[in-house]
Amino acid sequence: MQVIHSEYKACNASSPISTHTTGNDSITINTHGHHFFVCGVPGHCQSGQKVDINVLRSPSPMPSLSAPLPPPAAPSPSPSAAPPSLQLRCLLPNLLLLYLFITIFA
Ligand SMILES: [Cu+2]
Repeated sequence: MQVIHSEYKACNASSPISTHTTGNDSITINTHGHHFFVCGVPGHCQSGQKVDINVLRSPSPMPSLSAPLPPPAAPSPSPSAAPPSLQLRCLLPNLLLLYLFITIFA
């Protein structure tokens, strides 16, 4: 879920800006600045399932071209009979967001 900064710091998910619960949510960010997301499952945010995405106003004026990014290592979930655990469903979007975060700053 998306929260404001103070609630991101406090891991307070009681009044989120938006909530995403499928485990496969896609979030489009159209504004620059910080966007804070935390996991709403009790204890998960405290365990580090939180991400701060800072969208820069414009590309940094680096004169040299950086190497192309490798394709994201996205192992698809194995089609096992066991239903996905809450933690896994929660972790996946966070990893995606972390990748987004890394991509923005790479
Ligand atoms: Cu979680």
